[in-house]
Amino acid sequence: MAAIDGRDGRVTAPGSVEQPGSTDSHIHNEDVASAFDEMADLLDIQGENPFRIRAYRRAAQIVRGLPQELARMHGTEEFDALPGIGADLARKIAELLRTGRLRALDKLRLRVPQGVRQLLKLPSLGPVRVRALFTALKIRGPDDLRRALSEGRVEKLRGFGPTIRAQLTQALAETPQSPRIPWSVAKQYAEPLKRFLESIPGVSRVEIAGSYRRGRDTVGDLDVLVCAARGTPLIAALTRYPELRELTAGGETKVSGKLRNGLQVDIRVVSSESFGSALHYFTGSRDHNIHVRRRAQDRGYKLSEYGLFRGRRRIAGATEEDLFEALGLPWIAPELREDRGEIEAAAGRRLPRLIELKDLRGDLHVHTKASDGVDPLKKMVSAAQARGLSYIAITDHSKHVGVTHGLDAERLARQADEIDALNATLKGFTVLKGAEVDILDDGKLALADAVLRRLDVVVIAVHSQFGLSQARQTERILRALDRPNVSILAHPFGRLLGERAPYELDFERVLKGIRERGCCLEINAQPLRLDLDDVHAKAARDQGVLIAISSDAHSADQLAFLENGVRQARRAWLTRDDVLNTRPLEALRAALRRER
Ligand code: DGT
Ligand code: CA
Ligand code: CA
Repeated sequence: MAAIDGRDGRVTAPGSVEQPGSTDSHIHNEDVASAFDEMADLLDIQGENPFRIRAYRRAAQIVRGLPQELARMHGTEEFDALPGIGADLARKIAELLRTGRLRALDKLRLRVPQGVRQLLKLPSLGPVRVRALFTALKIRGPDDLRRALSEGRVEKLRGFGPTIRAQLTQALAETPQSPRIPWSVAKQYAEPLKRFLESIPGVSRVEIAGSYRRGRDTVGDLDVLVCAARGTPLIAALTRYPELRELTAGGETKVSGKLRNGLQVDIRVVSSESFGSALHYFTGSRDHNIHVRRRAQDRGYKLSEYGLFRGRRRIAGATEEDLFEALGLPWIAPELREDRGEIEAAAGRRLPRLIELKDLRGDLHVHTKASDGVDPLKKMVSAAQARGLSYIAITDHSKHVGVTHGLDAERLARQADEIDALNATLKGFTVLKGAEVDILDDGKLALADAVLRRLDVVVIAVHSQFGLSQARQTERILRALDRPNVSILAHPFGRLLGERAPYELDFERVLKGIRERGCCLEINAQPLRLDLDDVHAKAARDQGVLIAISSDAHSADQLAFLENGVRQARRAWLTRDDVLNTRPLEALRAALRRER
């Protein structure tokens, strides 16, 4: 493999290179969010003003929560109206979008080496301890720390007792697993790359295959297929694509590189007669491929990424459809291709008719300005109408220690009046009264039974005590499900991709409890939650438990997140009938009415 380009990965200013596809900005929301996160970390390590630090963290969070590209919003009223982004942060976003750099960040990086920031990820290392390690022991990263620990230098520092030192030694010994990135982050990089490749003369078709096409919640790398005429100068074009670095060629048909965020990209050039079989092969999953290949062999064929052959005769391979058909199967949606029974179901003509975004009639979990959302009730409603929905449930947080601006009974009653008044003006759309109620430590709920009884939709959720034992966590949730009017258990495992592991839960028991009580489970469509995951959502479906696909929107534009939930639902084999909020309003009300 020959290195083609020694670019250092610095972001090139958009528009500085004349090239196909240059209408796309090369700075994506995740780039801006990571820059702000890094600012916050570096300021934190230096012990700077906590308000400034919080402003950067909050801005990173806001940017991550935007469904649309900042680069497209910039200069519009919408951009100016972004909450939590003051004039200074807006200027920094503009600088990033324009130049791909942030001078303030460059300056900070000179003072604090990159490796120091990595220390923050270790258990029990907050900014104060990291600062101590850096200033007192000149520790510039994980390797330095490992050495200092083994040489006994760390124990001289205050605040580094034996327990912490043991924790650190262990954490440093565990080899870091290669990071997977959330699907929604991968999309920010995959789609512009696809458009760029499509704009190269000679290229007739581009598909992102692999786990991305299967819609997995996280993606390990991008597998890109390009159908191109012989002699297309693909590599030359790619060296001009500013988002890719470390390009290496593996023969004439493969180019690999890395994106700025470290994500590996494998690009393969395929002929049109093989495109279908290559698309199938590189979409995977591996287990699905192995099963399909066995089926081909059983029928006397040979299957590879080049096509389906009998002897040397090509039977199929130009499209996925003709490949499946030659194997006696209907086309199988990529989301199902995990060898979880889809090949048997296809052979038996029992494939589920997977849910689509247009099947959703409403959203049962959204927030407004009244709690921690950013938009008022009216704006949430008009956004839902604009998306073609016919109902939403307003489920602001209940008042509880730890949740700022949560609603108590009195504010909830006032919101109910506001909803009644609004409903009186709406045609063909209904606003349901709801709340997202905290499950307290002992399984009680943060709102009284009498208050719950007045709501149309009660969504309950764990927001604290993630570390309980499996038995206690399960008990706690089952007890909360017994309160009146509870309909939906939100984000049942509490995981945050890349940040927080799911808490311990006896899912079998929870499922049984949910079914017995006539409740539903949620697929929360926030891109970092996607909770339930595909496997648990499929188990719920197999047990006949209805699933609510909910955006958990904290702003009007986050209703767009429903699409993430639908992708996850498809991976769980869900049909329209398996999903609560595909029901028309009256059927929804009937399903919410629990028999007890
Ligand atoms: P990822 O990247 O970890 O999120 O997951 P995938 O599924 O994208 O896996 P990747 O990138 O290693 O490979 C892309 C596809 O190529 C994979 O889904 C199936 C196919 N493939 C890779 N290795 C093998 C293999 O050893 N056997 C077979 N049958 N297929 C393979
Ligand atoms: Ca992949
Ligand atoms: Ca790959």
